[in-house]
Amino acid sequence: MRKQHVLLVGIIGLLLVLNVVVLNIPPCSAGDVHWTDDFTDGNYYPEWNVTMGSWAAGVGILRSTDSVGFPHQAIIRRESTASYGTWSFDLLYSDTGTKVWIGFMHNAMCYNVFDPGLQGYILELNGSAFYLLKSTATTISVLDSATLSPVSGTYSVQITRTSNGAFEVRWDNFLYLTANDTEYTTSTYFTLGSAPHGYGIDNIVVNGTDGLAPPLIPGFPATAIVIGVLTALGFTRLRRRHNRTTSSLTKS
Ligand SMILES: [Ca+2]
Repeated sequence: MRKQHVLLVGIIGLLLVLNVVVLNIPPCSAGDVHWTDDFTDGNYYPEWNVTMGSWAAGVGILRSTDSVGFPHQAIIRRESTASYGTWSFDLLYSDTGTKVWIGFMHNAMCYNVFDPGLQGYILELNGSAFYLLKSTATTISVLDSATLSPVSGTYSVQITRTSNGAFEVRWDNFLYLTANDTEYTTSTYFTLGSAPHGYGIDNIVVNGTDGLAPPLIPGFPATAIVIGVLTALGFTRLRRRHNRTTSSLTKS
């Protein structure tokens, strides 16, 4: 077999191997976000950072340890770039609390959860009032609201947001809030804000995407690499042939 044929067979083999490797990469791409926290280690750090107040996770639940109530606030945050997908968690509710906010996707740090500025979306429970809110740099608006009748206990909360901005919020698997908003497509933080005391959060699972452009189609990078190599080899051969022709013409 001629050298060129061996080289060609080798390149085709490389193409097949690279494409198989790329196609076998799990579906999680660079834009996928998945994080969980069940606080079983008794710590909220290093992932969480306290913005205001005092917090503890020593009993396997994240909650403020501040003893004073409203208008004092306790705020804790962690990085979370999911802007579409599912945010689920258990909320420990006590009627001694006044307000809890979960800024599940937002872009600005927050020092007063009762003022606008988070630049994103917030779930609020204020007594029996249940809200899905949007906070811009200057205003807070209600996207949807409902009335709950919670008693002290633990409730499962699930928020979903599709890629076209459709929100659904479930409290103990019952759909209470729906809305559609497309203004914010990225997120930096997940923040829990509480006017202590009386609330805790646990078993957080965030599973979504961060709003970045979708990844290249599977197999494309390998194909592009091999096409590039083949093109370079083709140019090299053409140049050699041209040089040989030029050389023979010069000699004659
Ligand atoms: Ca726990």
